[in-house]
Amino acid sequence: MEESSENTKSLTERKISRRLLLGGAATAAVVLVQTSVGKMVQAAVPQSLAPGLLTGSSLLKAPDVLPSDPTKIPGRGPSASGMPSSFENPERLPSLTSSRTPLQDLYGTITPSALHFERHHGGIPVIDPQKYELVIHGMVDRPLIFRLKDLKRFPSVTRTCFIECSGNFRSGKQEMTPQEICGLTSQSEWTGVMLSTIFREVGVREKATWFLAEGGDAAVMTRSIPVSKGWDDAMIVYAQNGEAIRPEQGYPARLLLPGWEGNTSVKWLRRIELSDAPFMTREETSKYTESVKDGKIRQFSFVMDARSIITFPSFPVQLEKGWIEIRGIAWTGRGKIVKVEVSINGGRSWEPAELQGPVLDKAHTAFRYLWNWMGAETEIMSRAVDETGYVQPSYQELCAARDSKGGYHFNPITRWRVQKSGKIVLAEGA
Ligand SMILES: Nc1nc2c(c(=O)[nH]1)N[C@H]1C(S)=C(S)[C@@H](COP(=O)(O)O)O[C@H]1N2
Ligand SMILES: [Mo]
Repeated sequence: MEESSENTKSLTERKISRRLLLGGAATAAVVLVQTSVGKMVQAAVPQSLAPGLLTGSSLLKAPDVLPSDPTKIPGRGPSASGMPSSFENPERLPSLTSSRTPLQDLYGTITPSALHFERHHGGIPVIDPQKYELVIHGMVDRPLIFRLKDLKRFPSVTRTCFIECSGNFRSGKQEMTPQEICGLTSQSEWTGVMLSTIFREVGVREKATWFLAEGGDAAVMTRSIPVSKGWDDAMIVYAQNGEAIRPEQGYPARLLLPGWEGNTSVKWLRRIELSDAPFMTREETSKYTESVKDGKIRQFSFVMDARSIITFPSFPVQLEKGWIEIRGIAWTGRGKIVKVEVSINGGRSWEPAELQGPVLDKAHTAFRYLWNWMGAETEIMSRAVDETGYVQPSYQELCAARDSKGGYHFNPITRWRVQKSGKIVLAEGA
């Protein structure tokens, strides 16, 4: 900091010193300053006035100072923890109880941890990882308490899969982004311990058919889960995309039930109780049930049905004529996506899209389709097919099957209307 007085000198008035080039990244911000005669010149400013150039954890989200020639001034130095370019600004647009992944702003299939959707029933608890405990009891031979470090000692597993809230559907207006329509789905690479490993450790009894998972948040959220899912592919995860799981996602550890409705992946997991019957908690009686035909209600509909959405082009993109790479994601809780079909003529004909491999189990799968848009008004849409043969339904088909226009597990085809002007909006009744 001893150089701060020097920093106020105009860089254009002197040569950049060797000292500044070698060690000087911490010294100054360079900005364009208007002189009294209206000429723009470069000037260095004290670091304290240039938050974009601060280093370390105090780095603030501030626009980078744009030099006229980045090769003529030293850039800022390394920092303790990085952040996206200040020219990029994807946001989760939080409400009081949830936030949504900006699907239209992302590439590939991994959701940056900072943009993973959030759904909290009682806010994000602050849990001391040193004091964290997971109790497992009920129909087991050895009731046990696991600390975080105990969980980390077991053989670890890493897998990539999505988490999707079963309430992931919105429609009703033309100007909606993919984020607004279905931004309650995100994908991470998760690391933790298989629940089956822990089941063996506590000796889950053969008669146990259900278990209760309980969260340590203010909602003390609870769900009943069939034990078979625990033996199959359930995990207790403590890491996400290579770092400790984020507080929003359940720090220090959460249950992860690949392919199942997000609500069952209990965050801030603090208790598991083995039983021979479901517990009929609030989340599986008054919530997370959906109506089907003939006035019946479906309960314990765990698996997420196949779905897809075109994320480019979509609202608010302004389309230009010529070759367009239609892009999107498809996913299913039943295994792998085997096919995504795209229609560029309002559903009259369908063509297979190209899938980006490797196609993972219960995972977002990227698809693309080349389209030469000549400027005519049309509708574009995608439909996903999974390895069980399930085909993503249209909105009309789904409404008829459910006898309702929404609700949980609502996964219709999203139709985008492309107007002559190149404006793209959500189509009527989609
Ligand atoms: N303890 C606890 N677990 C929870 C919730 C909660 O509010 N408390 N929300 C559930 C719901 S409804 C969903 S969709 C997912 C969301 O996970 P995410 O916030 O990591 O995206 O967490 C589930 N697990
Ligand atoms: Mo949810």
